[in-house]
Amino acid sequence: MGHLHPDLLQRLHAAVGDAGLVSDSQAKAPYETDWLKKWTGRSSIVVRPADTAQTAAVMRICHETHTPVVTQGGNTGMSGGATPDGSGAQVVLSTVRMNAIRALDPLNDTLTCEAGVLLANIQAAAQAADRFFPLSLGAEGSCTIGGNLATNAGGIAVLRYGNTRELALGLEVVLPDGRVWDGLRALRKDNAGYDLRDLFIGSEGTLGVITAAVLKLHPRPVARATAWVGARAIDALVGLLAQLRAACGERLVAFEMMSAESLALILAHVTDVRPPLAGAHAFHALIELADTQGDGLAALLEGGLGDALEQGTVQDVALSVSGAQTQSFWKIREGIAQAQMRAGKAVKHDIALPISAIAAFAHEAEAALRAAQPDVRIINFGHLGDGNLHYNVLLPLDTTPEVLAASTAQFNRIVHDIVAAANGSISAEHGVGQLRRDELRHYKSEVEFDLMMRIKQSLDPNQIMNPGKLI
Ligand code: FAD
Ligand code: 2HG
Ligand code: ZN
Repeated sequence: MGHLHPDLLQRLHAAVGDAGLVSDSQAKAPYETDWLKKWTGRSSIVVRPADTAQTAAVMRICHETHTPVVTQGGNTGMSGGATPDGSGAQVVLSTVRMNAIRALDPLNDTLTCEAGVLLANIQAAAQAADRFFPLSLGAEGSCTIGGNLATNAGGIAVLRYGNTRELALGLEVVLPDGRVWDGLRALRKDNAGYDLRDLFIGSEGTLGVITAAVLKLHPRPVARATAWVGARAIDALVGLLAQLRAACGERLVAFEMMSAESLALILAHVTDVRPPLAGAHAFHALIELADTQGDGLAALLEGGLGDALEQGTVQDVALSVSGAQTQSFWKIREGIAQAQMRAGKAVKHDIALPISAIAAFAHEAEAALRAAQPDVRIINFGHLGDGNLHYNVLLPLDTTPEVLAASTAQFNRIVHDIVAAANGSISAEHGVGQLRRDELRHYKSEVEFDLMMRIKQSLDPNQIMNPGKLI
């Protein structure tokens, strides 16, 4: 074990009791490896505070003893942000016991809950009150709202509702020294000084522990229309997106894209999925409209896609005719993370671009990657509707760590240079974590990096919050 303060474990025990500590190595193991099984570390202990007061007590102790803390929610993150390092000196602070929904205010359209509540439970609570919480992603059954806020998670409905940041009104945060910042305000206008809330959103556990949040609810959509389309090129899908936005406005909720190679991977590695279209297409899109009124959605989508078929923008369309068919389309889309895990080792790129730059990016990146490694397997898919591509490169399962590291460095430079030249971002929705920390340093301007360092230094002078991640 690393250098632990002699009183640490005893003081933590006094703060959270037996129920709040996990010290047995077997019981700690799930907290020490990430969902992708890509990072493994060793914690000194796992602390599971029951509430904000216990979290504050834990942070006071860690502040006084200079003990590093890794905050963890559902542990579904894809950038290694919630995994401790190998020193055995870091405490994992798990939020799983802070899982109460504190209030739902139907007149204000807000829900207040603790950080460890599962995203799916928030969606269900909103629905039970005839409201809608729009954040939706493949891990929604196991990720927490605290993790969503800490990574500013995106998902499949950003096009219509924005990222997690746009869905949060207030936060409660335990600071690195154990003080509590109560910013749990349920306001849609609040300009009383600097926006501290937005500083903590997306800070990946490097500035404080988010313990609770006020979330924005929306009217519940009662109708939806879903289609799967096939196209010859990604350029066509970009054009289709613009056409559908113009025709459907706010009713266009999801526009997800995948290449033929991505679809083939899913069909090969996920059970109970069938190809949605009969023929072969270079690119596919899953498109969904939703509305709070029942009438005319299917006709609107059919009309828009009919025009696109006539103009030759798309080659084939399957309009969903049942809830079961809609589910089967989404099962294909949500199977991609699992399929990549089963098929190989993915070098992941989570990039954002202006939508108008996506087609050129895809052509240039593919040509550059193939020039570097002719047989490269590009798994290009993602949230085209908001400009976020998961432009992954898949290596065989038996790739050695050395080859993986060398290829990752090579692919990162190729892909991220093109992204940077287009004024895009190398980190769209999964967070920087440990995966992209050095890449962030490489691409941030001196000024931007300096500002980030000053913020980090002033909030976390002892450098105990998630060291080695993000910055
Ligand atoms: P964790 O993995 O536990 O932590 C993630 C980061 O947040 C870490 O840096 C951690 O230190 C920090 N953190 C966690 N809780 C807190 C807190 N209370 N206070 C401060 N810091 C905290 N992400 C998307 O954005 N869009 C997707 O479409 C998407 N799809 C996914 C599909 C699958 C199948 C999987 C496995 C993951 C997917 N993800 C996606 C990634 C992941 O689910 C999200 O990043 C999610 O927001 C992480 O939540 P979590 O509770 O699991 O956080
Ligand atoms: C998705 O959009 C997730 O399916 C996972 O963000 C992306 O596996 C990935 O790279
Ligand atoms: Zn995604």
